Amino acid sequence: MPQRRAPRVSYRNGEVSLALAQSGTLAVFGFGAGAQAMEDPRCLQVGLECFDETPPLELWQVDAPVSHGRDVGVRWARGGGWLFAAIELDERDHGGPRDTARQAYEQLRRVVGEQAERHVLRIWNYLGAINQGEGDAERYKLFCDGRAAGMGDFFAADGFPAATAIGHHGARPTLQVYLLACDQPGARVENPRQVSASRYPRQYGRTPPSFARAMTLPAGDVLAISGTAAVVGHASAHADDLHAQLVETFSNLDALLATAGMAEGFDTHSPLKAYVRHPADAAQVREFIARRLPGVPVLLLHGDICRRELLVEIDGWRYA
Ligand code: 3EB
Repeated sequence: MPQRRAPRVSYRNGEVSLALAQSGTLAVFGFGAGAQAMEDPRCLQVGLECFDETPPLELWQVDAPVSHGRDVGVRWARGGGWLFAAIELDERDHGGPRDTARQAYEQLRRVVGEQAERHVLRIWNYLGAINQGEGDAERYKLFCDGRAAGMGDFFAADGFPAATAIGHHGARPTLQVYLLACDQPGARVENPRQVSASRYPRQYGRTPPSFARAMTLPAGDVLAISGTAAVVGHASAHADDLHAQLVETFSNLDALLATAGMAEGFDTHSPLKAYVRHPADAAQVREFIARRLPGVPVLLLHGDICRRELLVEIDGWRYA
């Protein structure tokens, strides 16, 4: 099989309709309640508010013709060996975070499992009030239970994809899940500074989180980086200390790049996202990243990290 050329991911200002009209557009994301709604299945409104005055669009583009459609609740687009798929469920129709996550993953698995592009490499999950509830009943932990149930043994052969799970502040209790899959498997990367999430001890919930720390795309030269926070071993470090958490998060990102065999640092083709719990922290996060990674495109979003003591999380891409 030919080596796949990785989708290009970028942030752009402009009209959704123009982005959709460009050839090779696999997906277009808008951010926040003001994002433009479109019928096109490649267009997704992410329910996280952006701290930019004019939120950009995120574009995924491939070097091939793209076809798209819907299969019950799943929207999809495919081209050049790549597949985008997304689902949004309202918890009020599915009975809480556990059953909603189970349903979302069952439906995605049903649709993606039938495609040539069935190797799921990267998944994003956005759910409301992620830290509400105590102990095993915290909504993130219920989400983890339902995600694992809905995944079933679909990932048994390949292992878990890279992922992000973040809390939104939207008015409706929606769960949004979207993914990138390919017709070839990727290579999982774990972080030597961190316990693999699937081996987290019992204190973090009944079901350990089902994700890998990063995924090298079958294109070989691109790393998809999971949500990365100030977790060392399995413990959260520097509770409630924003600056120390940022330093630790970058140590984790550096370790991931090294483990993936990539050169240090990021570049202007490596778009990142920073999820910030408290809007008042956004300026400090922006300044820290700008100083550390000048010229790297970063989107700052208002989102809650799945552990209450964590204030910031970063995910994104590294193009070699
Ligand atoms: C952590 O390191 C922080 O449940 O899919 C990061 C990335 C985190 C993905 C997920 C959770 C997830 O455990 C939390």
